[in-house]
Amino acid sequence: MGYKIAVVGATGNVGREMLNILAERQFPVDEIAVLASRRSLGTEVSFGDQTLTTKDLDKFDFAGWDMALFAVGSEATKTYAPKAAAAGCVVIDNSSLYRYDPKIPLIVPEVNPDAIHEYKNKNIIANPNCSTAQMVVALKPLHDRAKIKRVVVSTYQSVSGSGKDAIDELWDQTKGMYVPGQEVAPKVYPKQIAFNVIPHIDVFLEDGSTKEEWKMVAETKKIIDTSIKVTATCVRVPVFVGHSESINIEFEDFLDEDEARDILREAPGILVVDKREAGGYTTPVECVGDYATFISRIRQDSTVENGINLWCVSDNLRKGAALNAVQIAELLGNKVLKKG
Ligand code: 11C
Repeated sequence: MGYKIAVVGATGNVGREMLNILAERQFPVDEIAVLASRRSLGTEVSFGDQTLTTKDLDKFDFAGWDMALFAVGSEATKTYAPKAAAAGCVVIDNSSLYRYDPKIPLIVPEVNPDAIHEYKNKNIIANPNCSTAQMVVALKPLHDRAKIKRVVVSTYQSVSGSGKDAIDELWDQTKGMYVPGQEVAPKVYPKQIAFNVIPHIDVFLEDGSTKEEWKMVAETKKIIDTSIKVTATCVRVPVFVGHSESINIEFEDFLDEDEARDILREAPGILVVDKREAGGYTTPVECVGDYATFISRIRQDSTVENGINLWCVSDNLRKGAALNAVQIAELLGNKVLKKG
């Protein structure tokens, strides 16, 4: 006996990846509903070797459904997630709407799986921001060994984090650069993204940081330890899929780079690729379609007493969104609902 699963926002980048990953990992599905807004109604999506047609989210009755994986924006989530939760269907939400609610667990299964039991508070579980998810997978095993005091992170985030229109903008702008008269003006982004980098993701806050940077701080504290100080600079780069991060970590205790490498090699969800030679590291194009968080360039930071630097890359649509949501569904199934 398996689960009745609904995927909400099934036609988007993340919704489609959720369906791919549910099929790839042979999640025990008895019945699956693919739901979309009226605008995308009737669109066909793939689930393994099946082709499914989207149904109207507005008319869907969540009663009797075990879990709903939400991959829509905060506005639609605000309307439909409470309806699903009230009907007894556990919501696993990829938007930022519920992440900072103290009653709602924010889960990365490799990091804080025990928080799963808090789902009962509101029948809702939150999925973190993509740039946080891959970073906390790397930080947690190191924190367990040497206690992290402070993290300085700079991100290099791909355009797929901003959705399909941003992918099109990078593609069209890049092509347009070579054809006189066909230059494409920035629309999704405030400046040209082709052959450029933009130090701005999400809205600006009063202190000069951006919401994306604030999310990395707040979510790391909620998922791992409120005592960890994080300062972030988030940058959009002309890469289609795969977020990269340069992470500098300061610890309470000394941690040797070789021990850090060994710890990371053993840690769940991580693949260490760290040869000190040309190409002995992972870049975003190599992580696309993979489940792992790739760690490279692990080295001592000798400018502080107990410091380590590393490079962290992951598929933002997978570990940063769809995979993490499916892993939460697996955790809920294995630890709580126990049907599969
Ligand atoms: C980006 N991290 O790359 C964002 C996308 O809070 O779930 C995901 C935003 C979020 O633009």
